[in-house]
Parts: sequence; C-alpha cells; structure tokens
Amino acid sequence: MRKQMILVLAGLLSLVLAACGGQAQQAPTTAPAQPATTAPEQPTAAPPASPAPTAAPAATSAPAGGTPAQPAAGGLIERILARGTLICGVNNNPLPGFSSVDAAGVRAGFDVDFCRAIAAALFDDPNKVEYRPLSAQERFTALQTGEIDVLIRNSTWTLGRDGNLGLDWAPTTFYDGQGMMVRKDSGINTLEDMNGATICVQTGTTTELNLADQFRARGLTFTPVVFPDGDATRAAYDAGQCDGFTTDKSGLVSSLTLLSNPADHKILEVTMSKEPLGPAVKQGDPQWFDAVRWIVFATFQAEEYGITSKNVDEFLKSDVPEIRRFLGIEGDLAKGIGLPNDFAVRIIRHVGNYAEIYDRNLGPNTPFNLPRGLNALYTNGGLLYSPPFR
Ligand SMILES: N[C@@H](CCC(=O)N[C@@H](CS)C(=O)NCC(=O)O)C(=O)O
Repeated sequence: MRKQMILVLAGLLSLVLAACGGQAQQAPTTAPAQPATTAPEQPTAAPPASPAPTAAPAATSAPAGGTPAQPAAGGLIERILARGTLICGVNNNPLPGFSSVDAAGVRAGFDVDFCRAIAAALFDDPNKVEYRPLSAQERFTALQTGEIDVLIRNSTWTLGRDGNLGLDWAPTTFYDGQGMMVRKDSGINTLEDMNGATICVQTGTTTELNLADQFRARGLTFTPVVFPDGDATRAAYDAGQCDGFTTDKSGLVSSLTLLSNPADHKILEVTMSKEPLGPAVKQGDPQWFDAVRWIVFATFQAEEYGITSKNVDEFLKSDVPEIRRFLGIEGDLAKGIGLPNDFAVRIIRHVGNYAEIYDRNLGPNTPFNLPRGLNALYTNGGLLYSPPFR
C-alpha cells in the first residue's frame, strides 16, 4: 500500500516537473491516459489518441493553383479535414493581444490568428477553428493525448519539452524573454534591488525555473509566491501580495492592461531568458508538422514579398516565377505537405501576412504598441526568415 502511494506520488511529481520544463522524463508513450479536463468552448469528439504516422505521398505532376490537398492516409490532416474544424489549444486566461475573448464572445489575438491561419490553409475558412482553452499545466498533456491538433498558447520551445514530452515546435512566431514587473514607487530598478523580495510567479511555466536560476546566479534571495494560473498570479501582485510579478515580457505587457492602475507599474529593462514562442504539435505525424511549419513560413514570406490581404489579387497576376510558385499559380509544391497548392493565398487573404497579424494585435494602433525588435524580418534586422518556397 505504502509502495503504491510512493509510486503515485512519484508519478505526479514527474508530471508536474515535466510540465514545468524540468528534468522529469516523460516519453510520449507514457503520456497520461486522461485528456486535459478543460471543457471545450464548442464540444467536439476528440480525435483518436495515436495518429498513425504515414509517409507523405510521392510527388506526381498535378495541375497548378487550387490543387486539392494530398493528405497522408490516416494522418492528422486527413482527420482534421474529415472533422471539418481544427482544434487549437489556446490560453485559458485572457492574455490581451495574444488570446482573449471579447464581449461578443469572439476570440482574437496574435496566437489566435495563427490558429486561424492554419484553418484558412486547410479549409479556406479561418473560422473553422474550435478553441480549446488550456492552462499552463494542461497544455502539453492535451497535445500528447490528441485532444488538440496544435497548441498555440504562448508556449516556449525548449529542449526538454521538445524531447522529453514528445512534441515538435513549428518556427517561432514571437521571440520573447522573461521580464519583471514592479511598482513604480518601489524604488526597484534592477534585479539586484530585489534581494529578499517576494515574487508572484505561475507554476507549469519556464518562468518559475528561470527565476530561480537568475536569482541564484546573481547571489540574490527571493520568496516565490506561486499560483497555478495566470489570473491568480496577476491578481495577487495587483493586490500587493508580492514586490514583483514575473513572466514573459509579452505576458507582462498584456497583463499591465488588466491591472487596476496600470500607470503605477513598470517593467524592468532586464531580460532573464530566451522565450521563443510558437505553435507546437505532437511528434509522430511528419506531414502535419511540415504543414504547420510552412503555414508559419508563408506568413513571413508574404511579408518579405510585400503581399498583403489587400493586394494579394494583384500579385496573383504576377509573372515573376518565384511569386507564382509561392502563390501556387505554378508548380505543385504544397502537395507533399498535404496542403492545397494555394495555401499561402488562403492565409494571406483571410488572415494576412506576418506584419498584418503583428500590427493588428500588437502594433502601433493597439494598446501594446510593441516594437518588432527580434520579431522583424531578417531583412530588417530581426530573426524572421523563411526557407525558399521552391
Ligand atoms: N512561455 C512560458 C510561459 C507561458 C505562460 O503560461 N505564461 C503565463 C503568464 S503570461 C500564462 O499564460 N498564464 C495564463 C494561465 O496559465 O492561466 C512557458 O511556455 O512556460
């Protein structure tokens, strides 16, 4: 009996550590049988737990433009198309700018737009998405069990998560880093001013681990005040229970708008970590992984070419070979990744290129007005770079 208890406790601990990006080894095959408990916004039957990985069909010549998708038999793309909606895992708490639901019940944000881009590529309809709100703790289990097709929830790509949790990350859509928020009247300007401070932090995140590393490296002590969800963490800081509140800088900028007196707070200059955020899928379906990757790349490439939702019809008349290939007017490039040849056109028309997505949610006409920084194209000094569409 005691032995059983110890085993159960050890199992639970390894799950928590794995979700936190810690050392626990959790191979995909040992994924817990129970899907994440969060109720879907629009319930749909969950797909089978283990998609059978199938090789992509061999490329054959096919007509250009609007070529039907060639999804691998038994693969996730085929099942998503048959289901008629993409199941996209998103944040369960409001993260304005990234994922939140407005008064009319419409979900919007930067992460949400990438769910919409995938639906646009698959269905020519960005609304064919069922959003599955997930907490930090639930998110990776939901992928492992097949409850969701893709996770787009401010989730950092790390070696431990990629390897030990049996996941794959698509290209980073938002290069972020961990920050620290404090009250303006606290006299705190650097982490060094925070020796002995209490810090509100969320469990199940890279944040919790980075915080400990950063303070230890600087020889500083702190008391973590830990919460399982973002709303509670922010509320505790807002209520004055902590001297500092730490998470991704995107999360801080977003949370600032939800505090009772945003003007009373500031985000320190320091960046404590690298937080490359992007869509994640379950390992084992290479065609689906490729499709999600190239959908993200298409948003970068469209920006590089200057193709937008407003001018895409003009570009469809282009006689420049690389533009014609990118838009699927010529060739049959997308067939091998199970997408229709015009998938880039569908994304651009319905959701826009990367700059349009960024500006709509985080740009100068939003409350966030976030400079592009690392999230600029490589041609503008940033890190966004698409491999060739050839
Ligand atoms: N990028 C980090 C942090 C992600 C994260 O969960 N951030 C918090 C704070 S912004 C959040 O989204 N909280 C909402 C919630 O879990 O309820 C990670 O992948 O671990």
